[in-house]
Amino acid sequence: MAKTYDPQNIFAKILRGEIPNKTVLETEHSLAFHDIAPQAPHHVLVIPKGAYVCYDDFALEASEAEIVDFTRAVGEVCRMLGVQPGEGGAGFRLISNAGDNGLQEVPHLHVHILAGRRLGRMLP
Ligand code: IU
Repeated sequence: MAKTYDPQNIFAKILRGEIPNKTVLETEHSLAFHDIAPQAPHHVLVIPKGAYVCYDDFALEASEAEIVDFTRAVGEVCRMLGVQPGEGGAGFRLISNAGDNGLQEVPHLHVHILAGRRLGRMLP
């Protein structure tokens, strides 16, 4: 079972407007914004507006509308960045860290979109 959601996490504060962010896209159920410490020329985080810690509770508890909105928001940001493979872009990587072993720092579900350079191999 996922950890209990902490409403004081930094992304919850961003969603409440208590902390500024550089928004890339806002939809009914999702927000995309630039990572403050970019690891690639393009580094955008996409988060659901709902209170989910990681993919575990999101997949179990989110409505279909939230899941569709979130998935489409990730794809739309990739198109906005011009990094979709095969249409002039050179591709991207999605990462979603979860829990202690996944080295998740912020306990609100987020997908990292990394693009704009050839990324190193992450898996053996
Ligand atoms: P992680 O997957 O939980 O490790 O990633 C958290 C990310 O959130 C990390 O890349 C940070 O640079 C980023 N971030 C941010 O964009 N804004 C913030 O105020 C904080 C972290 I704190």
